[in-house]
Amino acid sequence: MKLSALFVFLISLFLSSCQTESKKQSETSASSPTEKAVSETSVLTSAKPAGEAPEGMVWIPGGQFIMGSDHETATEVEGPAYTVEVSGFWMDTHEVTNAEFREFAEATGYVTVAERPINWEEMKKQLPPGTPKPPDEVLQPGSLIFDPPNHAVPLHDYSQWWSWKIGANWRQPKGPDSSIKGKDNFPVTHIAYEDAQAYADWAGKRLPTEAEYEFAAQGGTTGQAFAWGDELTPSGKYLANFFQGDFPHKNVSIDGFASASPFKSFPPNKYGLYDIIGNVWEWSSDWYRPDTHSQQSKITICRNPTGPEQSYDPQEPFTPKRVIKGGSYLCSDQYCSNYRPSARMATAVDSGQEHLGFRCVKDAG
Ligand SMILES: [Ca+2]
Repeated sequence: MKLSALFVFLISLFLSSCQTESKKQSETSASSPTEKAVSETSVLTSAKPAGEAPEGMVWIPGGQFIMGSDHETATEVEGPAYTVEVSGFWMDTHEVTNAEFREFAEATGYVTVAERPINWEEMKKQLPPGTPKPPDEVLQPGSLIFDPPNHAVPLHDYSQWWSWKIGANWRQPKGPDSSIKGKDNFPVTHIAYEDAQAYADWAGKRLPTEAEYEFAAQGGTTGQAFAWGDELTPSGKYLANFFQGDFPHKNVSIDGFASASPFKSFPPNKYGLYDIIGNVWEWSSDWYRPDTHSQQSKITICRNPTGPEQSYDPQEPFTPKRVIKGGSYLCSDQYCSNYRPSARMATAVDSGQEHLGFRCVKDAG
């Protein structure tokens, strides 16, 4: 396939994932994407369903919001900012905890990706052709742990603070000598995408789209630098679990936590969501592409977008990646400042990490 044809094919795949209003688009094609979107009104399915809320969930009313960011702190993949609509949905008030995930694992016998033997034939499909097979002693079940040096290191090289730890998984987050004893209310971690999806299926829920997550994280406000306003720590108050100090070697933990915190350690946002910013990163169901926002912003009204049809990360083109949201206890203003609703990161679908978990959503009907 010629490159140009391939490009058109990829774009058509992309656009099919976002409901368009082609007539309105052609009528207003002279305007900028944001102007076009704002000029339209639409009916949203945002009425709160009657009856009790599902246990542990709150109603997120849906509506029109500005997705993405052109703010000076935003990375290139967060822009441009444009108008998106999402329908209302239920969302877990907190990240799925160790106790909740244990209940699922015990009920189903589920084994997470980090606990399974490594299949080299599958793994090598995600690597550049010709990548040599590592020794068998390295190809053992495990996951990525935060293992910082005791001195300053260049911040462009994350291998300085992330290590592959054989035996690390949700039951033993730092490896074989660790456990989650006494940590029932902490977020479950080392969860690959299919693990999160399996849990969601079992619970009768699903994972949020990137748009749903970002809408929920804004808490009904928009255009602010942070979810709670324009100051990171208003009146010196820490409103989320992130990193203070010199990243990665010196964590001074002014917010009270050097790593993950139990749920409800920080105030909820206006929707009643805890740790929707900070603590651990959370999976969204969208495939990752760096140009998602520039593509979706071309649509008159981008309603309930579900992201591109395929993943593409130019840094690692062979690795399927989904978008993770919310930032973690490792986000630092010196390094990534990903404790903002528009922040987005690409993560390999089979990659569990010590600072990555999830929460679920559920449709109204
Ligand atoms: Ca979180």
